[in-house]
Amino acid sequence: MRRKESGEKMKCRVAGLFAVVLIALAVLGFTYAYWTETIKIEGSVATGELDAEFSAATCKDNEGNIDVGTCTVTLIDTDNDKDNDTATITITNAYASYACDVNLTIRNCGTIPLKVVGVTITNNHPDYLEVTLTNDPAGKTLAPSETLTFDLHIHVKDGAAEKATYSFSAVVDIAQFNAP
Ligand SMILES: [Ca+2]
Ligand SMILES: [Ca+2]
Ligand SMILES: [Ca+2]
Repeated sequence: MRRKESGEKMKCRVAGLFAVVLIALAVLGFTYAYWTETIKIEGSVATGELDAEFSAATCKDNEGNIDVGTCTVTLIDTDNDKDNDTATITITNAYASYACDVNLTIRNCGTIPLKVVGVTITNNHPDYLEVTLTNDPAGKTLAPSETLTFDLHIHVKDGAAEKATYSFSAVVDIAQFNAP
């Protein structure tokens, strides 16, 4: 009987311990054992290209029956990106009052619309040479692949000397379509 009693006491104690351990686990469970999950956002932005070229150029002089002076225009890809960024105009055998018109075509070869800010002419010999713009493209916009044309009128003034070389240059400033 005594043995049996002590055995019962042991059972009670063990059961008590289990209860304490269970309560402790339950408390721990409430404090940190929850599940978590994360979902993500990833972004990527690919930009386009602003680019322009001279896609065509022609020269025309009007000398009547006698064709004396010559005007040629060649297009060059100076930076090897497969578009012509420079137009070189060469006039030979010109004379006082010689005039020619160079028709230039600008093409948007980029992927975003462009705006022609303006054409700036630098005339190194304004006393002997006159270089003016016809159909000034300033302010015009071009969608990708669109073109526009304008003319440079070149006139040799009466005071020009024989066997002389006169030079000029011009730059076309281009910006993205939404530039102020
Ligand atoms: Ca280019
Ligand atoms: Ca000619
Ligand atoms: Ca080029």
